[in-house]
Amino acid sequence: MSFPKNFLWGGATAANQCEGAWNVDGKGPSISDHNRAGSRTSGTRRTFDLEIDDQYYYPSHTAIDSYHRYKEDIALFAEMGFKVYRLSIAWTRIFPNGDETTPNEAGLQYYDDLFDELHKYGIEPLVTISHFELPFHLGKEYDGFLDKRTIGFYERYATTLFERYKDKVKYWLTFNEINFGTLDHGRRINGLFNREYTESEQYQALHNVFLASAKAVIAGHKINPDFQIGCMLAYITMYPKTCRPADVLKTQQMNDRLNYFCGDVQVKGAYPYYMKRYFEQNDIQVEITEEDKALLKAGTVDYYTFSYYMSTCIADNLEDRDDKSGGNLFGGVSNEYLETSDWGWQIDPIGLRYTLNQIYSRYEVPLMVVENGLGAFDKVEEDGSIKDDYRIDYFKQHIIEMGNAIDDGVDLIGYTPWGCIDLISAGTGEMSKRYGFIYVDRDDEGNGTLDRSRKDSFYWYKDVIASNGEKL
Ligand code: P53
Repeated sequence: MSFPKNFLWGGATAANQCEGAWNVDGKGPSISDHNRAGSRTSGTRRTFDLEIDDQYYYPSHTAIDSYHRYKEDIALFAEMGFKVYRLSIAWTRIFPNGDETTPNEAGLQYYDDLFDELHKYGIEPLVTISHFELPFHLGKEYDGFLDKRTIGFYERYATTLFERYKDKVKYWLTFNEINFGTLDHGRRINGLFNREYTESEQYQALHNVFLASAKAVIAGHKINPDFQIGCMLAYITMYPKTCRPADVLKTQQMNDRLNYFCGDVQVKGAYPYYMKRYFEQNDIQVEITEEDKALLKAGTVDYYTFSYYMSTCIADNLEDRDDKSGGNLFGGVSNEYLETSDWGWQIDPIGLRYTLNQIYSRYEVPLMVVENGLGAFDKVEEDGSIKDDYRIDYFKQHIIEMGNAIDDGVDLIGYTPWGCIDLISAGTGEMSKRYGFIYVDRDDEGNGTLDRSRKDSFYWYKDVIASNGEKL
């Protein structure tokens, strides 16, 4: 009974992690195309190369080739009963270098065809305008969003999409996981990779991303007032490690800065008071003009979306602890009550209910969980089946807690599990970190037939959707 009749069940991907065809039909290189693969098993991290070197394997260049196989993939999504499919548009298919004045028609046509294919099955597209796919050229020549001109390039790109797809796409997200920009290692997504950058510069670039987002929201609503344009954050739910007041206070401060800050700017339209304090204490200078403030106020989003994979614990002496939890973005510590995934991410379904309530009580706008899932090793049995009961169990627990949150009164409108078809991991570049309901025959070095097959979770999720979340 929990899920509303029109609840948007579906799945999510991003262009750089599934399309491949990195230089086909006029596409230019994005920042993701410069990322080599890492490996959890051998402990190697992804490296970012300023020059693409043919002797190395770059996973995004071929990925799972959905550029050529999207019809087959969408047919499988339709078979599961998807109501919505979250995808990103590769910025560099539309503006290969980012600073052109006219778009690449072949790129625009590709997504026209893709949206038509989705509508054929009654699947609503949900488009992330920028998902780690900044044109490499904008980083190299402009230092990305540190340069105000990039705001204009983004606005032109977003406006091009809005005009072209105004009758085909209703749901938009301006930037994926925008709060990565608050983290030192998140700076690359905003195009800062030519040198070391000060904290002031990193926050200035993020500020310019906020402005770009606000401009897009305003432009989009002019083009089609029915557009729903949202924000998207990586939500890392935080608990105090103990009830020591110092741990609780530290948790509040980190939660404010890493989870709340970007949402406060994008939903409420102004910098929150605690960031002024943080900037002062850390000698961070960000130029925020009166005009900027008016723009942020005018360009607030219509709904709030986030990724939710895990929670972590915070202690006031975080820096010198040796019980760090895996997979986190900023060094939280482990929670002895939670199990972890094969990649060390702490699995916490109740945390999702807690988080949905936390966000909703703050903003009271519609929410969507646009990423959630279990990255795991899968084994193909001799008969070709894939028995991913661990994944089914993960989803079941999370869906139960989403239902509870809806019963609590949270306005949750949709759910798009991450990597509904196996794809390249953003964090490691691996293929073996699989999230999908659909298996793709491909390994970490890029070998395999790329054939698609249904995992046990595929049939399970199909029943979940058909029963609107009743049959788990
Ligand atoms: P992968 C880290 C922590 C939380 C979300 O991540 C993250 C990351 C980046 O690794 O990113 C989102 O592939 C992101 C997706 C990404 C997904 O989480 O490292 O929006 O692009 O694939 C899962 O397992």
